[in-house]
Amino acid sequence: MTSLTMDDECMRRAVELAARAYGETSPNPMVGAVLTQNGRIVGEGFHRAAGEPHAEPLALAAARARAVQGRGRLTLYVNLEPCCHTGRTPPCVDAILAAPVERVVAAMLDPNPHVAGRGVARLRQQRVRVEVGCGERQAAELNHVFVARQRRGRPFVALKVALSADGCIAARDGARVKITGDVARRHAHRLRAGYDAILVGVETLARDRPLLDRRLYDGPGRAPRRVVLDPHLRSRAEWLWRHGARPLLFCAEESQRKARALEAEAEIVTLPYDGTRFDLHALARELERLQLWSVLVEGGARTHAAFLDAGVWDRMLLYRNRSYALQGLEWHAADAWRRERQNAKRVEVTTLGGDTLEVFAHPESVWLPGER
Ligand code: AOF
Ligand code: ZN
Repeated sequence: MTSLTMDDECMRRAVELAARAYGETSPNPMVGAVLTQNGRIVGEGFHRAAGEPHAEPLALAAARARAVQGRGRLTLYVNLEPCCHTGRTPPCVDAILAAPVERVVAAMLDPNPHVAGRGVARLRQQRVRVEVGCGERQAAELNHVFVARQRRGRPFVALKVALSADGCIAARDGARVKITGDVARRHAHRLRAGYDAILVGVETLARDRPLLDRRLYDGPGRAPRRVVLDPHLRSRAEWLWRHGARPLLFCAEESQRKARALEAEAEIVTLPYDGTRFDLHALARELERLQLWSVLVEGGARTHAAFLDAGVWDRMLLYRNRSYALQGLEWHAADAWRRERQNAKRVEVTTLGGDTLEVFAHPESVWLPGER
């Protein structure tokens, strides 16, 4: 096995380990580490949750538990630059230097401003060989939520919509229709498990009464908190979900007097509202305060358009059925999307049964491979 192939394989393994904690590390990234000695894997680890140990010390501890001696050329593979700061846990760089590891292969730098290249610099100062960039694309994709959040300094916002082949989202009378097939629906449920919150506008709540859960996916991750944008507090208690975390409703200041009727069912928070739209930057700050670091916006069209017009979005996910012409209500956010799409970067096209998923990223949210 050439050393290049070994590096690629070990990095792939690190990414695979990292992804085991899908949906569970927020606000932290998913990180996996693989330790090798003379070309053999001697330790592995991954970060399980914020507050828990980081991947690198776990891989080192796994090797120690197997009585691996530090002298024989240790290489550490990790899908994110090792940290050099003290957060909830001590710096990984110190554990790496203590081992001592001779060579570190990191897929990408850590966009967290407390690290941002300093972890790599400290290792190099201590004469550790460090290479950055192996598996970078996969690593950046795995942690795209973390990357965007660090970049834009606010919770991650993804917009999701399901469209028929002729660009409609509902029947002509507004009634909900099944547009995408089972494969796409299961995919969307796994997607939800990766988010801290799911958000809809009150019109969608009133009309569709969506469950907004992840019942079709039983892997790791969370049951996201359900959030409703409801300026005039029109929601009725019986529309709100009884199981799972308490729903969160955002309303305008003027509507707060109606809050009492719903207080048993929901947490109610006010937001600046100009008579037409909420201030979505203020919304992002509130979500951050409530430790909801990522939100999936599932509609309706007016809600999508508001996020697009404000530029408060990081990813757009378009699920589109390839054959079903619904001849119903068009997606009113299409114009806003056409404008934003001009600078967006298409990062994925996937076939899901009879549907296609296209994913676009906001230009300010993406990690550019090769960034140093
Ligand atoms: C690593 N390895 O496994 C992870 C890293 O509060 P803390 O101590 O958990 O630090 C969180 C920050 O550390 C997080 O924002 C990110 O920059 C980095 N995550 N770094 O070396 C890991 N999870
Ligand atoms: Zn660390």
